[in-house]
Amino acid sequence: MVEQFIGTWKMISSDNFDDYMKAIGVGFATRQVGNRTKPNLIVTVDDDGIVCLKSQSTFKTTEIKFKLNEPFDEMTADDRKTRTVVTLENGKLVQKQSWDGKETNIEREITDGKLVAKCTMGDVIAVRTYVKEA
Ligand code: DKA
Repeated sequence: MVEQFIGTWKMISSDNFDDYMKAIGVGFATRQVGNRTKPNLIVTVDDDGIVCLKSQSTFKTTEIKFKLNEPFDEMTADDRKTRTVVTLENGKLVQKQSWDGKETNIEREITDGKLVAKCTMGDVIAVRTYVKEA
């Protein structure tokens, strides 16, 4: 099921992302850049089942490599050090980040051929939509 996420995805829309970044504690200057940035998300899976999510932009490129269900340390684009676990739930790739007693989820699913990332922090939800690059 992870296979459906494999490819290079280009962000086409981002809704409520500023509020989401505020909710996770991102400062003003980084939010300004984050709001303007349209990253590419590159998803690969190797023969050992290691998934790589690479978010590439002029602002910052970050990459995480993980096996499903196995917690790992993540350094986020806004410099949070999180304990992260990624699971597959009903076809959705769910990335749960925990840090400083807080928790946020980034839930990715394929809808109508698009990759939709729903970022949730408490009652704040941002939705970012990606289309596959040819
Ligand atoms: C996505 O589009 C979700 C990315 C969430 C990033 C949160 C921190 C951004 C700080 C600039 O895949």
